[in-house]
Amino acid sequence: MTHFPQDFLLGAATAAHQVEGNNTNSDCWAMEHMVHTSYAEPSLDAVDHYNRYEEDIRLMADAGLNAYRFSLEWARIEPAEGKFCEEAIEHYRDVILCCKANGIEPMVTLHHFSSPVWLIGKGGWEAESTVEDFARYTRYVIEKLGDELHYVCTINEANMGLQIAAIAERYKRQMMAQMAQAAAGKDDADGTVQVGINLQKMMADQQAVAEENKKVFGVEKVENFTSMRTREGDILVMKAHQAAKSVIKELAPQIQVGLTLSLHDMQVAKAGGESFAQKEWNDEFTHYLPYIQGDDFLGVQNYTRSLFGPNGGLPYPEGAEMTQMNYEFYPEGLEHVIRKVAEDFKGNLIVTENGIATADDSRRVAFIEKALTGVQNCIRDGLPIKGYCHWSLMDNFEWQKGYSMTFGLIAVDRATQTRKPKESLAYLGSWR
Ligand code: GCO
Repeated sequence: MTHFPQDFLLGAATAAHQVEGNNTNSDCWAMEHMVHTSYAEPSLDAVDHYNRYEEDIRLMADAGLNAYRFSLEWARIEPAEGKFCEEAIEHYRDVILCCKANGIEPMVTLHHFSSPVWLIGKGGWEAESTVEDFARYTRYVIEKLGDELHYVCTINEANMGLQIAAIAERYKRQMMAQMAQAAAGKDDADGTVQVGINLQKMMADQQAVAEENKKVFGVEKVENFTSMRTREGDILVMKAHQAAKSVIKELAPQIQVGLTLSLHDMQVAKAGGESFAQKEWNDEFTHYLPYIQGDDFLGVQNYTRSLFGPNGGLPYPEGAEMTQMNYEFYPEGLEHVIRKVAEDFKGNLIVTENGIATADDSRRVAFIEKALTGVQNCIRDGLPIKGYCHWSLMDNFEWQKGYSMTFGLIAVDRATQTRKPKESLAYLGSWR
């Protein structure tokens, strides 16, 4: 193993809603508590990072890490439209100062999936007004905390909504094909097809969901950050990024600004898959270039690879090692993605997320070893990679999947909120 250069940012990442607990003014919290929820369980106290951040930051420092990527919670800072909460912003100042006291560079994300409930009531991430709202929130944050910061990610996984729309579209096509088959054969006439889908119930649910949305958010259709994004909404996210960036540059020009993208290692596994791989890469990355070229850095987030053949996506190879998230253990993907991104993006690169959900920490160690070797190969070839933040500092709330996915370098017993560093934490730190 070669050590990273002294100024390389080696750390871990979290997101406010996933770790802090009691994020009661956010859309995620509201959705977790709905009758028609798609969340496996509510986040509740999460891992109480809001109160225990000092211990968590100290554990990072003890392991030898020098960077912490975390997000500020918009719903705490601006719980009602235009009303800012001094206590919340002072809390984040304390977190930033705690990082510094421990020799850790704070890398702040302004938006990591969760939004204030009031924003959703205005149309959320499909409404033009969100650009201005996000810029106003950014202005408040940077006026208060800008002097303390060197790195800001405006928006986490700005491409997530489009990815979700693509998955939903594929799913819909599969369902339609199955339903057509059933209808051609032995389906009965009441809308219940043999694949176990009750269409009438789905329709009835849709109506009930719309009614509940109206009650909770004031709108029938919720457009949160991880809803299926339209092409217009996708560009709106870019405009929000650009608006926030210009506010940051106006108030605190020393801050390095970028956004982060979720990037798969697209591979052509069988001849004929080239155009599919190309199209996916364009959707995930290339078409954003006009909006992000000129940013100080791009946050690269990679977890696995995607395979393509002549008819589109291919399953993982027979016998592939799978993670808890049901995608392939494939740490080599990070190096591939960095190399591809660097062909087109001209700023610095920071790996803002990379990791696996597994109950076997020795597999996490193996993953880190391969992933960091890939990063070092890229550095050796002169690519401008300035940091790596592992996802995640601790086991946490994996959104709709709840607490069952364990991505952490630190285990948390949520009954007592006791932290137990895993071997992988020390292992990651040993690369500095
Ligand atoms: C994302 C988010 C994280 C996830 C992580 C593991 O990529 O979806 O940035 O919040 O928890 O990726 O799935």
